[in-house]
Amino acid sequence: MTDRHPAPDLLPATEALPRRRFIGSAALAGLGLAACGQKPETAAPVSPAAPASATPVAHAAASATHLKPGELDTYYGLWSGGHTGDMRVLGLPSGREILRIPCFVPDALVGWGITNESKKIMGTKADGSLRYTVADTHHTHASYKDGNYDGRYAWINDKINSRVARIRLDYFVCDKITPLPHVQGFHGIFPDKRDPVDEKINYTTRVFCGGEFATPLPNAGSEDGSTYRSLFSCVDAETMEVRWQVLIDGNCDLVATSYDGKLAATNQYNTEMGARYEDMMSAERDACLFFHIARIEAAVKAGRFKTIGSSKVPVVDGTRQANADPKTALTAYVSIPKNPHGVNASPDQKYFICAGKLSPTVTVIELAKVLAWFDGQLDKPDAAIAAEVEVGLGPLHTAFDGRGNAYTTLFLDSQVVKWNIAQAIAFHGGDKNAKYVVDRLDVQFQPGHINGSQSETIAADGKYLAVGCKFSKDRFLPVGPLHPENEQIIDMSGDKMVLLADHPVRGEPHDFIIFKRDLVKPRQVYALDDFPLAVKDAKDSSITRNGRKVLVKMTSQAPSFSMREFKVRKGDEVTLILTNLDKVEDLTHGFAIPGHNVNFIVNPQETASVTFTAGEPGVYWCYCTHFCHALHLEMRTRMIVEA
Ligand code: K7E
Repeated sequence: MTDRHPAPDLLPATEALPRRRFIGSAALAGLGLAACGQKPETAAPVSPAAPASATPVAHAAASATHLKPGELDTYYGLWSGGHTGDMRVLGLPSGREILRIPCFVPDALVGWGITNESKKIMGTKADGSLRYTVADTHHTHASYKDGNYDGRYAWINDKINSRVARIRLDYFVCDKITPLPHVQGFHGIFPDKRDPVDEKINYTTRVFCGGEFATPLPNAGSEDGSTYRSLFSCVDAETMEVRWQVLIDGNCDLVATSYDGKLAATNQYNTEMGARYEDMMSAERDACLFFHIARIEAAVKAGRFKTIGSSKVPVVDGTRQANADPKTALTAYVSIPKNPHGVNASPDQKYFICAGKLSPTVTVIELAKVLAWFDGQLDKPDAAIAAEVEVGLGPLHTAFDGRGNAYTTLFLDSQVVKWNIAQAIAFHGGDKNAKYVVDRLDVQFQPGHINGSQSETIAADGKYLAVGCKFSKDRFLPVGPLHPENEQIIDMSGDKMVLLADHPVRGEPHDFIIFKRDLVKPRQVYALDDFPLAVKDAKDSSITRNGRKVLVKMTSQAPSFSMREFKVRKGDEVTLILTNLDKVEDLTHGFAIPGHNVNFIVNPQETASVTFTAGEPGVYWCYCTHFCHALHLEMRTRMIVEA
């Protein structure tokens, strides 16, 4: 890409600073258009024959991501699916998608949203139908122990309906969903890494959730935006109940936690509390808002909280006014230029990095100094800023290599910039010879999230970077107006970043994590006894009637269901429980009923149930939808509906 503006470190400082210091609204609109439209010729259908960047170097590098048949990836990646509402599991370095884990929205493959068990997790209305069938997942993070992932859980947000879902990482399934009271636009999420007080608790017990859209509290619908407020929420990692919330000034965007368990933080892009975008970007500085976890929990324990509306969740006061005295403050507002996006904890445990988004800067905040402010040793929270340096246009998210370098996406420049944290601090401290920008790599195009292998753990290993490019333009065969996104894999192990691969992904992933495969211990066959409704033997199959309610208990074992047929009457409320007695790994069965909107799967030793109303009299061939056996087509049973 030669048509890009020179990067700031390539410009004389005097020239670079005034022009690029901050991006005003007009400039931003212009830059956004220029950046998104920088290859206008790609609007026309393109020949797939010769991708422009397929240089010999790229060919050699790309083989690093190519696994031979039968070879396994060395890393797992957990990806948010965006507004497909799911979590995705990728293998790296290949970038192959292995699984989609349904959580917030129905999924036709597994029958998520069809079975009674999944509907109970998703939440239903009084009539038994699903409360929501849309969601928007952005951020996914996993549970920690001793600063590294422990393979127990992952969590993911639903921004639309403010719900947090938990994924069990033994079976890779969603087991709980919790709605956050009085929150709209739940965006950032991060588990704590240890307890701030109890030394023995060296693992995740809390999950912090940022509320982005301020509303009236309670939400009775006032038009005066200046009265709206946002909440920061703490969810119990085990019970998934909301433990407490903090009322704040401004909004919460994304969330980070410190390795010592003492601090959580959210970046704030709308400290103005504007309701229109011009107002949201009027201030030159916004904030990174820190939460003192131990003090907040002491305040809750001491009864210094209120509740909002019908919610019983304790809400403490984290506003600026109520927290001016550092010795008692629950919160600290560190100022960050301008509409920052992204807050990430460095693996050396010392810093949080906030990117400027509308400012070409990244800000390095020293956590020891934030704690020093809370102890009354610093005159203002901004004294915790260790560096604020220019890196390029539209900085968003930051990853780490464990060797002191940070990698920040530049949305407008369509680049990843590699910069050295210690050098940035030196430069900020007055050493104008400190060269903190180490490398830049063009990416295709407009990168949002970035993460490195093990990046947000103390075991950051600096091998692979993945970059979520929001626009793929001409990188894949044209398929009409809807383009895939481009997840690119980068080798970060050397001094220079090397682009290894493009991957088309179904929209619209945001955040993801990448970790070593031996950190999880997946189980591939369920335990029969884990299901209270299990039909443990084919001989236990039965059909029982209680008025208009009919209960059918059945088992599956290739190539047959335990009942050859079952009879119900039109209008009956039928509950069918199906246990898969097959114990063989990978031997999943499906169960579909024509005309009744029923199809779901049961994995080996799994039990699932559905409830439906028997339709018009007739014969309905229920059949196995999930290929299982040479006699798969013969694996059927008849539902006979009588008048
Ligand atoms: Cu930048 Cu939701 Cu993390 Cu999208 S957010 S990219």
